[in-house]
Amino acid sequence: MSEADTGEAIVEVNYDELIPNNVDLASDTKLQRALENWLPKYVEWWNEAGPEDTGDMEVYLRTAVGVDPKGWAKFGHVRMPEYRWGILLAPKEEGRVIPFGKHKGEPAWQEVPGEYRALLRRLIVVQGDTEPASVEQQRYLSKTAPSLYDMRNLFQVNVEEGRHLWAMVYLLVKYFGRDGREEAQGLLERRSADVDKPRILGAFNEQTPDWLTFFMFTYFTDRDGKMQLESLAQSGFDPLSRSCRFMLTEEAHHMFVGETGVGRVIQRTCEAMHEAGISDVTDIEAVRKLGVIDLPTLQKKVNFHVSVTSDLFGAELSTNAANSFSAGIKGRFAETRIDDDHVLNNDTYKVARVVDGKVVDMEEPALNAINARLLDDYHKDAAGGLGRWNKIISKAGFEFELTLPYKGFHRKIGEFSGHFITPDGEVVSEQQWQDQKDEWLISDADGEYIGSLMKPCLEKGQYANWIAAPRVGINKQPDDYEYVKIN
Ligand code: BYC
Ligand code: FE
Ligand code: FE
Repeated sequence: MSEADTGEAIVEVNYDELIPNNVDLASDTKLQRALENWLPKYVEWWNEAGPEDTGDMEVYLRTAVGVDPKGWAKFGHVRMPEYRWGILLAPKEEGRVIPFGKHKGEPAWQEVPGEYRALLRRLIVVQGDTEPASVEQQRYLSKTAPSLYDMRNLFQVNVEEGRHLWAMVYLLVKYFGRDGREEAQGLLERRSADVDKPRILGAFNEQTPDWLTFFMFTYFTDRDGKMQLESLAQSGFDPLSRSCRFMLTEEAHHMFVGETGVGRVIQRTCEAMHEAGISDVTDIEAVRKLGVIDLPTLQKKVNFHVSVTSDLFGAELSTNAANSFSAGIKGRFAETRIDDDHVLNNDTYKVARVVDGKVVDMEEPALNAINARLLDDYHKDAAGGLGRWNKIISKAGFEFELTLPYKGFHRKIGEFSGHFITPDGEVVSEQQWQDQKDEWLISDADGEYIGSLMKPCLEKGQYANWIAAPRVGINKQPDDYEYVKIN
């Protein structure tokens, strides 16, 4: 791309410096020193809380070498503690204006607007906190990898979540002075599921004990990442917008890992049922005898991950979200493509609420309903993969459909918390919920069964019995490619 296309030459990523970057770090010695000071602490965190016992493995990873969508990554075997985590911003759009809120149409901010400092810092810290949290959650998975291909994908996701942490730390350290540096330190000190210093948001303190959970997480929870990053990419604070825009290119791969991972599980289950002549997909006992994961159990996993992830959108009606929107700090999904005034002082949005034991849609001020709308957009976005999973099932000749649970199912945050709501959206009594919850969510026995399948399969080109091989290799590598050299 030439200078004329972007308004600014794309600064290639410089890998000679200690911290690869396209933000001309060398020109700001104080910032460079602060980040170089943070780097060893980050590596210490990676070694202590990142993928366990993997320091000697050589992993076929992609590393970002630019931000041009047409070719931004190179592939090669690297030891993860030596991975080059860099700071990359999408190119600056010359003349960009704030697209929404009460400052709509004003030039985008290149510095933090004083009146919104605290608000902005909080959002950056919450975003940053989720990145290392997910790496911590996935710490033990390499012990039970179903293949070298999958192990490599896990590590690819992990190093990129690490880079996302770098993206937020760069903003904190560059733009928020001393408290920014303290927050950067705090991001390395909290730990997923730690009783004293847990990660900030609920879903990031849940366990990721098995690979099915990992695939569901990368499909459903990384998709919250997508929706939140899309909203922050609209921000009037231009450095945040540019950071998030580049993070989104990486995010697509995380959701690919989840979608194809679950898809391969489904495919293998269908193949095994076919070979064994099983036509009743609900005959769980018979299916499990084949050492594959039955479809009703997959539905329960979907229910769980959708509900826990829906909580990440915050309360449906939120003054925090209204304030961030009006301030021009956090917009909506596809903000610039929405046909309204982008200020929303006079608009309403339909929000589902529980009234007298029933779910009803109520018109609420659109500003207060920003989170509700993003949650609705999330459910629409998540439906795509389910359609493709269902195609695998129907093509194999089985009658079964995976569905998204109702957005109010099993919620702990927001409008639906405190109510008992079925996956179909029916409000029931606590007793009914207790009686039926094992039909909707994984029981201990289901969890144990899934756990029993988690045996490592580390021969080149081989896959554990419960998952099909991928259709194509990473970067078009052959079937028996050694994605991870264990050493
Ligand atoms: N757990 O008005 P409310 C990703 C708190 S994922 C615990 O309801 P608000 C990734 C809330 O903090 C994307 N606490 O909600 C994925 C607030 O506390 P304070 C991460 C929660 O503020 C996979 C209070 O309840 N990025 O990138 O409108 C792998 C009332 O808040 C929860 C972001 O989330 C919860 N679930 O919205 C790796 C974007 N929900 O301040 C990475 C940045 C709410 O009163 N964050 N609370 O103490 C935000 O935009 C907002 O903070 C939220 C909450 C959307 C999370
Ligand atoms: Fe991320
Ligand atoms: Fe991600």
